[in-house]
Amino acid sequence: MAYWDEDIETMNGKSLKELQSEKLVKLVHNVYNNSNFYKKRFDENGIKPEDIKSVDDLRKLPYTYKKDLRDTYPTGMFCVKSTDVSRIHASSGTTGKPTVVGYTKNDLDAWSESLARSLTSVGVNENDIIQISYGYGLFTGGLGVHYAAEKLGATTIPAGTGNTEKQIMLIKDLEATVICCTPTYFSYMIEVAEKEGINFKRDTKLKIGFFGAEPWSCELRNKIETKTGIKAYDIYGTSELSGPLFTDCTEQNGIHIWADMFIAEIINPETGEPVEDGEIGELVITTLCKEALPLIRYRVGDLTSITHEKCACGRTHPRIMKLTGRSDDMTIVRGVNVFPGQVESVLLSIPEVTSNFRITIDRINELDKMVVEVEINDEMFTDKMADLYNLQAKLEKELLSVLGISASVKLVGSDTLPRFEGKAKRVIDNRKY
Ligand code: DLL
Repeated sequence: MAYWDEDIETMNGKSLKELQSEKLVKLVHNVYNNSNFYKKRFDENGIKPEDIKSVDDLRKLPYTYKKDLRDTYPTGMFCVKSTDVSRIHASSGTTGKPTVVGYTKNDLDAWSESLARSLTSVGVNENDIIQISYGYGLFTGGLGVHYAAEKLGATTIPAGTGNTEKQIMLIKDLEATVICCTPTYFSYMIEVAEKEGINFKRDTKLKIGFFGAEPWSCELRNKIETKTGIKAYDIYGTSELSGPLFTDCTEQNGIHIWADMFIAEIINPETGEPVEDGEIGELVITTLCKEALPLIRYRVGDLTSITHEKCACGRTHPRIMKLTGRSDDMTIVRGVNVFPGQVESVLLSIPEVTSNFRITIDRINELDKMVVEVEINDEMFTDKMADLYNLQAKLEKELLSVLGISASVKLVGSDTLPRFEGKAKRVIDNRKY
């Protein structure tokens, strides 16, 4: 069963706006009447549900933040009775309590419909065999992709994370055609497969991969595609919005955000003002059909740009471009914004090293010092001091030009740095604030 809703996915801008307006008006009444949190937030900002008559009034509504979810831990922002909650997920977060997300039956259905539409947009269908190598459990990756794949009528292999040799064996022996995991984990799978003499192109039926849950660069996409012969698509979402929800289509030119379900805005994170299409800013999402945990103007914290132009695939819904990182993932070193993704792009342009790296930041005598540990590529290994010195100098020069600040490069042997089966942790910040 193909999951392609032509009427919705190619709806013209005017009709989409009307649909969004209708849903938004219902949403504001719903949250005001069913959540003490939203009632208080609206009252504090002098907003009444009646003030919202269409999406043109969206900007009158106050933002919500991840902090609001934490402050109302565990379920203070839910808008339904606990007996109507069908499932709970939670995001780990690096500090404190997890963010708890609840879903009604309809929420679960809408979540899998959103992702099923997206999977369909790159041609995945009931004939595919999808290996899901995202964690199953409180993390939304495993179950999120799983139910969308089942909705399509595809065959699922719920592999979860870990046991990489077995993962590769399953891809091969069960003839998986699609793989879903973090880009870092797939890079590791490629490494392990190479060591075992397995060539994804030659020895498997894989043709598509969905990689996400963490930022990754276009260079990594190219590398994965060249090495394995598959098409590598982005998959995006956050647990607060449900989990994995959206992917790019066959055009690989932006991730479609289903506008009948979500309103996407991009704002300047500092001023809160909207930015123009094409300009990078923070993604803000209003959920139009979530029941258990509706979010109004939720500051997602991810940095990207948006386009409302019709896609060459025919779909009219807005697209966000590859995410550059999170506003809070960004590290500020000597006053300059540094994203781990920038380092990844540099490393992928230099064949003598792998794309695995670790950034350590220390503050010595009031000065930030950044060290980037980089693995030498096994095939390029040399023990000639002059070559190593030149390589190090080349990397430092490239990093300076891309990051805008200097970083010391420490070359380490291949397989020295940790590998990740889920989201990679690239930055160790030892500075005391
Ligand atoms: O990572 C949901 C997910 C699962 C998405 C599987 C895709 C695939 P959280 O754990 O709440 O949820 O983390 C959400 O991860 O705000 C982004 O910062 C980052 N992220 C997710 N997908 C991408 C992507 C899941 N494609 C946070 N590119 C988000 C860049 C991504 N960053």
